[in-house]
Amino acid sequence: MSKVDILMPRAMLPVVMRGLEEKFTVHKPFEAADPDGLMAEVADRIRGIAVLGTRIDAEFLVKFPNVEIASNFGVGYDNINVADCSAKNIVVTNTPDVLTEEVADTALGLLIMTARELSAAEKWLRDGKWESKGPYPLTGATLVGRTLGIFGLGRIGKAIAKRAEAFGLKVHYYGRTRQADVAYPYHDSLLGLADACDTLMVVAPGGPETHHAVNSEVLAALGSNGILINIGRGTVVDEAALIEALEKRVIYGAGLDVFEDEPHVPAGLMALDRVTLLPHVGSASVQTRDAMGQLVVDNLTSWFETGKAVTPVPG
Ligand code: NAP
Ligand code: 8YV
Repeated sequence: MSKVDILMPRAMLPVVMRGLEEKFTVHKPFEAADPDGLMAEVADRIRGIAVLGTRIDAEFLVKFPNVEIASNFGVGYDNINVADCSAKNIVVTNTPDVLTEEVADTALGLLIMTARELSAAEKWLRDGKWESKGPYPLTGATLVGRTLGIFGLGRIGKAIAKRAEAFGLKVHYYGRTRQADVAYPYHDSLLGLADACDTLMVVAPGGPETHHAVNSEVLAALGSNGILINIGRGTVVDEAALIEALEKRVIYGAGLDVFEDEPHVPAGLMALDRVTLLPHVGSASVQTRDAMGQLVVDNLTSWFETGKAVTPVPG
């Protein structure tokens, strides 16, 4: 029997390449001399797509009339228009759970780095300033006594909350719905959450519903001792408003793993002190990325072997 044809628009990890090539015929336009020509040639045969960051919407899908499943590398799937997929009966899958603990660890690391300026302090040492100038200046912020507001108390948000509690922080949260399995104070608006906290952890998904939810009003509510951490999606924060709030000391500092227009990071952010900038490394260990890659393979395999995906997103 001939193998099912899968499209891989962008190069993915070896675990995905190998796993898919064992079972499927995988088409890789990024290796072809004429990528558009290859895609046009195989378009009618493609039944599944292994997705890494590619925008999947009606405009993309019109070229591939027989697609049944889009298997996304990443728990966040704001690159995929799920309504467009559902309209064509295409199942969308993501990679939840396998990255939760890794991303929560990164989030706490980023918070501590930001409050205690650990990145700048290490640079001070490496630049020889400890010897030439003396100790690194005392940090104006501390983690001790902070109240952490979590925007998006889902899988990762809850793992962050557990860690924050262990560090002695008070935890509050905001999301569209109150979570039945936690006792943290719930706020029914983001502004209400920011008002009640001095530290805001964004771990909500991207997309039109959350676009620029963290705006100048929310930042002002966080206050002059406020620290913003974004481990969710860059689009959730109005980056221009954030730069202005940092420049004018409306808030104290920020730690960002995600940005509005990755991999571009605005010069205005780069120029600021009290800001920690990471290149979207929340889940970026070999172990966790391999587990995510395996789930991309498992979703496609399960769909074509059993007619059921392992981790479909709500349609
Ligand atoms: P999850 O379990 O689905 O949690 C998402 C949370 O956000 C839920 O609590 C949800 O609660 C809330 N939410 C969703 N839409 C919302 C809206 N429109 N307004 C307010 N709250 C909303 O997902 P997860 O596994 O924790 O992942 C969360 C996000 O983290 C991903 O979508 C991704 O963007 C990001 N992420 C980043 C990295 C990184 O490397 N930096 C790695 C992994 C994930 P309600 O439904 O009650 O609103
Ligand atoms: C990935 C992420 O790095 O899972 C997510 O939503 O943001 C990260 O784990 C990313 O999706 C892959 O590029």
